[in-house]
Amino acid sequence: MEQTLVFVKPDGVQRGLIGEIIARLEKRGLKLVAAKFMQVSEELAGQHYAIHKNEPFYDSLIEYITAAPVMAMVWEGNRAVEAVRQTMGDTRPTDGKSGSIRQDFGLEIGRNLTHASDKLENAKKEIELWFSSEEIISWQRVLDEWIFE
Ligand code: DAT
Ligand code: MG
Repeated sequence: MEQTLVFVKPDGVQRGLIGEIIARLEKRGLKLVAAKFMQVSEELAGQHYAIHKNEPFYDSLIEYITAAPVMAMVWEGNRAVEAVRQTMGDTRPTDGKSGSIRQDFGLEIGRNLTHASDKLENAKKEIELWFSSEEIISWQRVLDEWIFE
């Protein structure tokens, strides 16, 4: 089963949307296997967003992501990477349809509330960067057979 990295960004934390975002993922049927509320260091921010190093928005992205704590999580499910990206919505909150977290709660690309891994290969790398293996809990959810086929 796939695992994917999610974090509620500092704006989501400041705006009191942690519960709402977790609730949407839970209700969708995804399974929480790790979570920690944390302050992101400059170092972690730089490693996580290394791919954007040469973008004009890089400095403001690092400033944004380190400006207040984040709620970091790992979610599990069949096709979890795709499913979570879909629940989060397009990168720019005014693109795409409403109904997703970013489209329902956000307006600006630089205040888009959440991160979610974009593909399985990156999900694996990001989970390793953010969590130790002991922090990831393998557990049996009683409803699994009614959610996972
Ligand atoms: P996503 O977060 O949907 O995976 P991404 O990986 O392309 O998007 O970019 C990472 C973050 O960088 C994104 O959530 C917000 C910021 N960002 C991306 N493109 C941007 C742009 N053109 N202007 C400002 N910020 C941008
Ligand atoms: Mg991305």
